[in-house]
Amino acid sequence: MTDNLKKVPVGCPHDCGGSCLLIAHVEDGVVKRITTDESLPDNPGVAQLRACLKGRAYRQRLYHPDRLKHPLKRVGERGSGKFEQISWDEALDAVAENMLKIRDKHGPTAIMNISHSGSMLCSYHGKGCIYRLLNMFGGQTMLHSIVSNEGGVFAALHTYGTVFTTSEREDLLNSKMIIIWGWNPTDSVWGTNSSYYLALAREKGARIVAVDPRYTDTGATFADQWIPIRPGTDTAMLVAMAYVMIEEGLYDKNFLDKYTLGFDKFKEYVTGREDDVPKTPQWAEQITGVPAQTIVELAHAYSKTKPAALTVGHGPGRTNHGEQFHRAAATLCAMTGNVGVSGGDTGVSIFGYPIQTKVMSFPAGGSPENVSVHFNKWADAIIEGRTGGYPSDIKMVYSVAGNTVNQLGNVRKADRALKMLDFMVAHDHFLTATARYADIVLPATTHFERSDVMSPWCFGHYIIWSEKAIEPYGECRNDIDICADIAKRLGIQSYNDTPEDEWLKYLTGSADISDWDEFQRRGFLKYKLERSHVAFREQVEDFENNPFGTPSGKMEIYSQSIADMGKPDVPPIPKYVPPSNQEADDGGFPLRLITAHSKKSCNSMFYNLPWVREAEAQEIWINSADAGPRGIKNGDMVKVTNGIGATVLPARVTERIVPGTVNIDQGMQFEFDSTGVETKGCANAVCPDVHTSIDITPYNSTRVQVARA
Ligand SMILES: Nc1nc2c(c(=O)[nH]1)N[C@H]1C(S)=C(S)[C@@H](COP(=O)(O)OP(=O)(O)OC[C@H]3O[C@@H](n4cnc5c(=O)[nH]c(N)nc54)[C@H](O)[C@@H]3O)O[C@H]1N2
Ligand SMILES: Nc1nc2c(c(=O)[nH]1)N[C@H]1C(S)=C(S)[C@@H](COP(=O)(O)OP(=O)(O)OC[C@H]3O[C@@H](n4cnc5c(=O)[nH]c(N)nc54)[C@H](O)[C@@H]3O)O[C@H]1N2
Ligand SMILES: [Mo]
Repeated sequence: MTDNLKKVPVGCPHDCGGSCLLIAHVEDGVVKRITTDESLPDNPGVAQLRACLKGRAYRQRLYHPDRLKHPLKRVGERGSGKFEQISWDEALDAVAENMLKIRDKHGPTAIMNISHSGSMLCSYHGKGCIYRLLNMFGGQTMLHSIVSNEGGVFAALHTYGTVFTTSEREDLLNSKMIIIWGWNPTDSVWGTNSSYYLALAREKGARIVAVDPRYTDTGATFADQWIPIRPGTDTAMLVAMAYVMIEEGLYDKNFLDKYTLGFDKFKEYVTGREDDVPKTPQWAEQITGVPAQTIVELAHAYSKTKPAALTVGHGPGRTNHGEQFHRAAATLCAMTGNVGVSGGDTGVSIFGYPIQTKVMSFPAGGSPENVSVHFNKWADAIIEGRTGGYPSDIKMVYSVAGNTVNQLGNVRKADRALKMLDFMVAHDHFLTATARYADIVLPATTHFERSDVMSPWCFGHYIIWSEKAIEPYGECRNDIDICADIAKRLGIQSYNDTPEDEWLKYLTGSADISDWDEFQRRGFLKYKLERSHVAFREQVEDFENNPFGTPSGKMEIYSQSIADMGKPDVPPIPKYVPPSNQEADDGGFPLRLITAHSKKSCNSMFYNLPWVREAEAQEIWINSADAGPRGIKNGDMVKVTNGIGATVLPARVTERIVPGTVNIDQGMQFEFDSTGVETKGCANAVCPDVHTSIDITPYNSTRVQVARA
């Protein structure tokens, strides 16, 4: 160690569910080592912000031999990955020239912005820069819907009237029973300290039950019981639990009367008075594969143990009719009187304490004429254009901090669409599946090479100071500076005349940072709350003065606003909606596919790091009951196919997944062989480019066949 060793606090802004503190040990301008939050917790409300394996392996990402160092220009066929190094001036001139040409000939909406979530927690250096550039340029075709949890958002808004539906993780310590339903935070994080609080809750004696098609690491580590379930059928199980509670009088009538609207209608449906089908546990067993007795026992335990948290992830909602799962889960939370109560939960997890409202993002600006298409239709919109009913004809694609080409459904169609473009630009750290198709690739800095303020993904009342620790790698530049230089070439005035430090002060103006020196020295500010945040506590403690944000002011089990939409597949009370004939017809693809988020990547990032690869291999999980008849043995290479495409990867034959269902972790970057088969285990080689009538991207409702490769 030499005298010039500095320890610099840096955050981690990627879209992995946490927001953690990294401490960069910098010597002679090089990050030599990364540690994490070792401060003594001075505020009991916020535990240490300790980083995961990916954050701690970040040095391998910073100095990876494949990291982009220079601007690149495509020389081979689009998508072939053949590029040559060019200068910044040449690169920026080419981008500006093409943008002007395309706008003049086709209008600004001929440019599609497919940027996504890579730098999502950065308040200043996030993807806002590209929206601002394109808005000031006159407009763009944007992509709408939230691929993560559109079903959850829909359910939250219609049931509770807000997306701030979740309590502080710390509040799990007040639960006597925790049902983790399609939630796997040991892998998918969901707030830096979720697993920590689950561990503490378990030590305190909470009973933990996992309902998941997979025996996840969270289930294996924390749960007393794993209830395997067929994906996409959860609503039937929840409704049958409601049946048990109604038949046995095990629900909180006072709570329902005072705080909710429409339970009577739900009851008619559950008991079968509405449609002559009582939603009994036996009825649900046929649909879910969960034994009726198990459903009865869970209904008893959940309704009799108080308080109890029904804590959900996004996996079950990322299905056809996924909003019904969240609406039904919320209804059970109300039936058991667990909403707004310490130790309870709400059945839909989106945001916790509204820290996000304290820190602003780089403003989009301009007065553009934007249009948009659904995220999962971006490639179709390029191929079909206006004649196919889309709002624009796309000639150019711009991508900053996203890997949309890899992360949305049907990557083979993506390949086809991109080959039709006149021009494409991508800013990234690596030559990703997306960047590979660009005409100009611009190398961006990471958060180690610029300063920023970061707020948590959805849980935790803190913000992070992330300080520039090293000079930009190679010729890398900040996304905002790149956009500013393009703006100048486009004749746009005032894209950005304000220095970084002034922006950061402005964007955090509402964040109550009284002592910037202290904030910057420690690398975080943890807010002191008088008591731990519990979602809807105000509504439940003092309803008269704090109605819910819904039209009726109550929690809406029946939603008139949903009824008014008139969508036959979206009932106004939570219902199990059976698959349509089209969905039910598996077309010879009998296995259900789910595509989980795993510890070895953050979406498509990190799996190229040796330390991260050691943690977990990319394999398809398949039950022995499905593998045996197919002659598949553990470790065999298998081919996964359906009408969308095919991918090849090793099989992990395991009882940790329910029979009839297989899992491919999402996030591997695709590569095709000469026959068009994807060879890296990319889930989106087989997930389709579709969405439901309320815009859910139903990755987890995919059907496949699996055979030995
Ligand atoms: N390490 C890591 N962390 C991440 C991410 C990552 O890629 N890597 N991604 C981040 C992002 S962008 C998001 S949106 C979140 C995603 O967070 P989630 O959507 O909650 O994560 P998933 O793993 O897709 O799903 C959670 C669990 O649901 C189960 N599941 C899938 N389908 C069903 C179903 O129909 N019913 C039931 N009961 N369970 C089901 C899966 O087996 C899984 O164990 O995670 C974030 N955190
Ligand atoms: N089959 C299937 N597919 C899924 C899912 C699923 O469950 N199943 N989950 C979906 C979900 S929930 C999500 S949120 C999406 C995520 O989709 P994306 O946001 O497209 O995925 P990432 O892999 O996070 O891509 C981020 C990219 O940004 C780059 N990046 C990071 N920081 C910066 C920066 O500061 N500047 C620049 N220029 N680049 C940067 C990274 O190198 C990376 O290539 O994936 C979806 N895809
Ligand atoms: Mo996501």
